[in-house]
Amino acid sequence: MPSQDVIKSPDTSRAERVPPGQELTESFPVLHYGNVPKINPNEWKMRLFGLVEAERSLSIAEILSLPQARVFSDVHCVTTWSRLNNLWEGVPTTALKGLVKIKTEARFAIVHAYGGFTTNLSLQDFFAEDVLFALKHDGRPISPEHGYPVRLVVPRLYFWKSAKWVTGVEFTAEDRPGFWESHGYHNRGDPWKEERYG
Ligand SMILES: Nc1nc2c(c(=O)[nH]1)N[C@H]1C(S)=C(S)[C@@H](COP(=O)(O)O)O[C@H]1N2
Ligand SMILES: [Mo]
Repeated sequence: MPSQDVIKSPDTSRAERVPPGQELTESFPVLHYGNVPKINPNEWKMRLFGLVEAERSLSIAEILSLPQARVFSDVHCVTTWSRLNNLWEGVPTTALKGLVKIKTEARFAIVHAYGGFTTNLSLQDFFAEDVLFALKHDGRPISPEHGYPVRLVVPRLYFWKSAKWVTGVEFTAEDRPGFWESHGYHNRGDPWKEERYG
């Protein structure tokens, strides 16, 4: 069990941990559109842009110099598998607030990933206390197929919101459906309400 310095995603305190229509798996399936990109961590950057006072690009070294956190969470994939008890390590999204000044008109975060993948989140969902840019999963660096070097983890929404191979975050005033959201998935994706398809 995680110790006290771990952020416990609130859903892990529910009496019933498995949302409706989901089945437990012990494995960790790999799902995404396209190929697993080969990313050189020394060339990797995360660009913060859109409605910010001054755009910024963070290197891996800069990400590692930020305060790291651990998040204990469950994973719920819309294809009906759930994987409980995941321990993620990385940088909470709230750390970005100290790095760029987000303009007051901003309401949404569009998370960008390699190959043009995007996913959209309200700022409320994006800055929830259990959302992080994960560099490690269950004590090991995120593997290439699970999003190396950095993936987003949004514990309280279906796993398609957890973009792998993140390249940037764009802050916008208007919502803009991402890749899966424009291919039939729900705009928000709350597993407890079975917000599977749009
Ligand atoms: N860059 C990128 N991230 C992505 C996807 C994708 O196609 N591209 N698919 C999403 C979907 S649909 C799921 S279910 C999860 C799967 O993550 P996993 O392969 O680590 O289980 O990644 C999400 N993140
Ligand atoms: Mo998915």
